[in-house]
Amino acid sequence: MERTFVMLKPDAVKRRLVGEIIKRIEAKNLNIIALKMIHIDRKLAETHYGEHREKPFFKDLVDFVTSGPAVAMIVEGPNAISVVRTMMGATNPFNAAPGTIRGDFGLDLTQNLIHGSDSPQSAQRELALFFPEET
Ligand SMILES: Nc1nc2c(ncn2[C@@H]2O[C@H](COP(=O)(O)OP(=O)(O)O)[C@@H](O)[C@H]2O)c(=O)[nH]1
Ligand SMILES: [Mg+2]
Repeated sequence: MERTFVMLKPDAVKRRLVGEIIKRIEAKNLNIIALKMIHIDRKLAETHYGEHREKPFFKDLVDFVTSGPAVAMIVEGPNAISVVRTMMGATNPFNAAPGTIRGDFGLDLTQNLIHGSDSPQSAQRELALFFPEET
């Protein structure tokens, strides 16, 4: 069993795709261990995306993820980290395969609907950041 951090970004909430995305996570037979709607502040966004601090898109990314409510989740299952990454599809929705969340619903590189941890180290760090009470 493995746990990963999943965030449905503000575009998913605005576009009323939360139910559709949760439906896919449940249909895959992953367990949702915890779930909350949060309005991420700049400090949390900048910490979460710290690895991208020097990238040209960093400010746009922080502006976007703090622009409205998001949904944060702990998702658990066998190989949950890579299973969720596969379900998300490629970072750039232009390249994301049909059948993936970004491939089916995304058309913008910044506003690409969903975040999922990319490694056990990232999962541990991100879960502690968003769910300190659970870790
Ligand atoms: N505008 C812009 N946004 C980007 C770019 N690369 C990544 N992003 C955004 O930054 C987030 C984090 O990037 P990354 O960790 O590389 O991708 P992810 O792990 O697939 O979400 C992505 O999900 C996008 O929202 C880029 O080249 N341009
Ligand atoms: Mg990433």
